[in-house]
Amino acid sequence: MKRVITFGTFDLFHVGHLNIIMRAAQLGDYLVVGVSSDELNEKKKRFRPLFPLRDRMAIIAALRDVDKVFVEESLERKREYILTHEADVLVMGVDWEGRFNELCDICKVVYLPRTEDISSTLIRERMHHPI
Ligand code: C2G
Repeated sequence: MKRVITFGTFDLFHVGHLNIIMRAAQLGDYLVVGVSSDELNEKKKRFRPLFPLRDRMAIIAALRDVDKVFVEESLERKREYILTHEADVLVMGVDWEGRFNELCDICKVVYLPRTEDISSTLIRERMHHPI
């Protein structure tokens, strides 16, 4: 069985998130998703997600293509997460291109293109400045 792992905050879940999860699932038979903790997101992006970790995990866990969900507590622990979950393929969005290449000794590393014209940041901005 080929196991795929991917990561994300998945705040304000939208179709760009859905697309990458569906495309990641197509690369194997079993999909594991690491959802960033509120604290990790605060470190990465300097603000807390609008949706708390528990809700973001519940949404991801409910998706048909997702087999397992866990909390990603640190960007630096990818190697440990890949080994723990016995992943054969790491999928990241192209916005992380090159960042995790050193992990190719334990799994295949794939960067997938982003869905255009949608992001949590854009949704947040539109809510503040509706047109
Ligand atoms: N994504 C996408 N298209 C968009 C928006 C997001 O393909 N329009 C992808 C991102 O490339 C990422 C995933 O959806 O692979 C989750 O996006 P974010 O929630 O923004 O994830 P991020 O905060 O970048 O966290 O260990 C790395 C992190 O946990 C990734």
